Amino acid sequence: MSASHDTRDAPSLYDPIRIGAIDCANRMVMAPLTRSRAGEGLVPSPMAAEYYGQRATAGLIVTEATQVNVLAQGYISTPGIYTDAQVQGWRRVTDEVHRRGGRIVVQLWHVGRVSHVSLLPPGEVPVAPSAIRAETKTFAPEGYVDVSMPRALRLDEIPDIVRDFAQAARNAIEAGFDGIEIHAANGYLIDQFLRDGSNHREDEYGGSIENRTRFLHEVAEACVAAIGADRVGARIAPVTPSNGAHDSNPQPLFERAVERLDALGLAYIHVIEGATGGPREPQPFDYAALRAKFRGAWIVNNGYDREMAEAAIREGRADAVAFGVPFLANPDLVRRFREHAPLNTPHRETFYGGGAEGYIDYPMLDDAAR
Ligand code: 8OZ
Repeated sequence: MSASHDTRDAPSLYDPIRIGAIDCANRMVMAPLTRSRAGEGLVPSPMAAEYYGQRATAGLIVTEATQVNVLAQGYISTPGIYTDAQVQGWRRVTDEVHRRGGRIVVQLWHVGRVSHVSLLPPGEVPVAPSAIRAETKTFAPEGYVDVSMPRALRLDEIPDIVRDFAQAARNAIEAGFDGIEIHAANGYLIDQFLRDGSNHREDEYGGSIENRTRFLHEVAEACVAAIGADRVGARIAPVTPSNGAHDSNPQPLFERAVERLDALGLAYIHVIEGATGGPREPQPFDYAALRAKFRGAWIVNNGYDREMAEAAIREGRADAVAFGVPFLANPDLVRRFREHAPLNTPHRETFYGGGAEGYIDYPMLDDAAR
């Protein structure tokens, strides 16, 4: 029996929701957005506190992807959370968001093969499940370049990376975050392990679906042990072709991945439907079957506008909806949606790198009236 057309008791996008241990004022999530503006030592800049603080009326903010160690970096000027200075830098951000009544989790990533030698310490090359170069480019100090040839991780190196994720999760709590989001999407290290296009390993991390979901499972398990399942979420993108991601049969792969995360009691899954930032249906995928494997909060993303998001919540297809570019260009997106107000135009030239322009100068509704 479906009650999807009876809206009397249906939830609204603007209703509060508890995601794991996190009390969110509404169901609009700010999606993670790489901005490449970290300072010396890959410390979030003081401006980052203002940027995220301006967006504190989101029910939940997910930060830009943040490195768990030095080899985890794949783009210029993306922040880390593995040094004391980085933790102190993030503390400014979480204090400002909390002061303005918001909630914020940090997205933890390791880019794996999506990197370039110029971004890594001298003598290091990108690491990956297998030595297969990704067909993708990255922003390095010398410009927009093909990613470097990676080397395959040795079996004995994998536990160190799992530990780095768990330490980053502890650092996140020390920095004042409400939780963490494990970046398992978009062709980065965890996704490279998941998919058979990038994972040709013959040990217990490759081959079968059970083996290819092992690294994600171990990372999540370690983060749960570090900070509690009710403060851990994960982001996946089952059919995105981003960064050369490919799998021969994503439906059973991602169903098993989600089932294993459910067994750990994760607070939420954040799913990018379709091609990240692109068409929502590059290939058929049954997201409802995926959600049926998970008991926590279900956050959907990719090209949702106000009406689509309101319908998804009302009809119970999701617990929350994440918005990327709309939050980038509209710090007060929640108010604008509620009031059916017009949106600011996003400026693509200032998405990555630079300073205040296109970062902390998008007007709020009241500014526009002045
Ligand atoms: C755009 C540019 C650089 C990185 C992702 C973290 O795709 C990213 C990213 C997006 O998840």
